[in-house]
Amino acid sequence: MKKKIKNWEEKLIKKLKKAKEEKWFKNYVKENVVFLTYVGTCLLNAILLRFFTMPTLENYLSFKPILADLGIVLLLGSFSYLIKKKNRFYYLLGMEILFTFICVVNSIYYTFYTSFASASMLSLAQFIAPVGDAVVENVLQLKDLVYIIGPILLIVVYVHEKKKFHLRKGEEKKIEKKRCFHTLTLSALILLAFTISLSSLEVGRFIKQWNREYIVMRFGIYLYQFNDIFVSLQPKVNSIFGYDQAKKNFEEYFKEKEKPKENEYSNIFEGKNVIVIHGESIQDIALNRTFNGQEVTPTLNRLVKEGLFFSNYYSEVSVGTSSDTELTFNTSLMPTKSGTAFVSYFDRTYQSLPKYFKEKGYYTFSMHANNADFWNRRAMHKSLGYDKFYSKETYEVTQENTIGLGLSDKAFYEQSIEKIKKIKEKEGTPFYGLLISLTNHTPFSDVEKYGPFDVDIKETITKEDGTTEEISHPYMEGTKLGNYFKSVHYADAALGEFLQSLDENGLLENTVFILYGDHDARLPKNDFIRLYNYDATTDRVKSEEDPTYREYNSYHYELDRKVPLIIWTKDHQITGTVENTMGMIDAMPTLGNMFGIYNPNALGHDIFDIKENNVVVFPNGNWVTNKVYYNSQKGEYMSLKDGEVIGEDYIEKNSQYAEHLLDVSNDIIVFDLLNKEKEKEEKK
Ligand code: GP9
Ligand code: MN
Repeated sequence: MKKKIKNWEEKLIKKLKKAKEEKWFKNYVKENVVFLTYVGTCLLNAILLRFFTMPTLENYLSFKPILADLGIVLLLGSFSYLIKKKNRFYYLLGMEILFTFICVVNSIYYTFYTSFASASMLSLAQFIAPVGDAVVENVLQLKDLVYIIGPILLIVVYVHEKKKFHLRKGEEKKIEKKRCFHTLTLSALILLAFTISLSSLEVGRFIKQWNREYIVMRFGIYLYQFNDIFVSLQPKVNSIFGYDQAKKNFEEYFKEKEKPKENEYSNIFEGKNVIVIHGESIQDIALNRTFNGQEVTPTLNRLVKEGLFFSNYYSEVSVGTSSDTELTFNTSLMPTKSGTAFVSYFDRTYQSLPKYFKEKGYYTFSMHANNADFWNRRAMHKSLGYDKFYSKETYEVTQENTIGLGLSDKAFYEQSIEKIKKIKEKEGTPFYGLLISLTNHTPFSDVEKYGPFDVDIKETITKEDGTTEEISHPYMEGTKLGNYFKSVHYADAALGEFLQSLDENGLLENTVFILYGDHDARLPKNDFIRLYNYDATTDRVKSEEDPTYREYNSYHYELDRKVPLIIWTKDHQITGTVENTMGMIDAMPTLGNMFGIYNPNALGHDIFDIKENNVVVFPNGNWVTNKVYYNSQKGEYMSLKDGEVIGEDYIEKNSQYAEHLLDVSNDIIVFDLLNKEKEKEEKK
């Protein structure tokens, strides 16, 4: 073995010596000046684009995108060696122009939208106009044009080095093939090193392709753009086959579905304004919980008491998290099986709450102080029927008012009130508005900005001399769940201020205030075990043998992912707690009934119609009812009612229902089955 290595070492040293003697490197550079100019300028352009668009220290120090860009540029460039001598330069120039084009388009797009361009947007005519304006506005900006120096330099170098560009006579073919192979190998090694350096989170985000800045910062602009084209084409490919079958299944499904009967909640809110709060990562677990006598969520607890609270309400998100909930809440459809509806299927027809409200003469708007392209909201909020989407561009975001991902909830609500006031004055119609909060977003690490809220256990002990001392047992301090409670406490306080301000501005009159938690906060299971089983006297989690130990398995964890749904009015028009199991998909039918809205193609149910018979389906095929939580991967379930025997047929029937629902929902979106225009064209 040692001998082998030695041989190998000797061979390598020999080769290097030979290369030195033959002045290999000098010769290589001499004969490849054009190729090296191509590589250098394309790489430099990619780096410049990132620096100009995202001038952060993290970006400056980031090495990964350089590896990715270099790998791609080399990979595509290597094939030039296989091309006939006289055309080789044109191939390289073509590649250079392609890469330059990507940089210029993205530079302009970023100035306009603070995000990177996507091929999927090309299919939307309404996007061309604003981008067109942007081109005119920005065309004179040097930072957008600087990339053009790349191809110009390549042409200059080519003209200058024309003779040297071609290889020594007689050995061209052999050398060209070798160079192609070596360049390809080098690019493969670089891309391999890049791939190894990626974390699973980065890979996951790359596949979903929704947070474009994040992807460009880690994967470079070229890989982003090629992946973007692939992701944008996917929905087109998916919808080519199976339309007829999908349409048939869809029609049969809704033929069997009956229109719900009127109930005590029908039309009670007709004509009232609606303010919906999308409560980022708010879970029921935070509600009615105290630490040292202090409530985590005093505002929400008050709303629960004074309004109608749905205590077994589940979010039904897939990989599209926030955006999936927005889809499900507003359309009563499930997230798609692959990709996300917001990113891949934003150009489909949706029957949504904003659209129904608009039919009733409402003005509809959405507000979110993050980049409009996050989750492709800029496009999708239009498809959902919002008259206007107020995104980051319309808010004042400074370092002082930023927490975690962006503008703090307190500042967000404060600035939103002003916008709502103007809407009310200007439109003079009832409104339906969605406000998407942001601060309570994982990883909950901006703790010092949340304000003081201790999640320890404080104890006052009396010492021998009669004096007292307060001691603290750490309990949830320093855990992610502990930080989560601090964060929710902040979000709750922001909500409290918002409600007060709404009231002071007369915006709670004739208004229905609705809040939902968008999904769970992906907290560690072990933190829940600590929450339920902490022993302050030992500062340890109790052992499972301890008779007071509270069991906490994966089903308990799933049940703890519940999120709140609260409907509240200032005059407490409806109060109480609805305990029947309910999902995000049931929001539209349940709320719709209260406002005189009926969507015949909703897949959920009015909870006051279906009552205890509701089945909440999750995108992975799991489902939950009042009686059972069923895990479809394991084919196992946990009974939720002590002692009740669950029959096989119950499991079988609901599993079939879940599968059917997921199929129909997916088909509706992928095949655009709610598109009446498409239907008319077919009949022609
Ligand atoms: C992004 C915000 C968070 O703008 O809504 O999205 P999430 O990570 O929760 O899906
Ligand atoms: Mn979210």
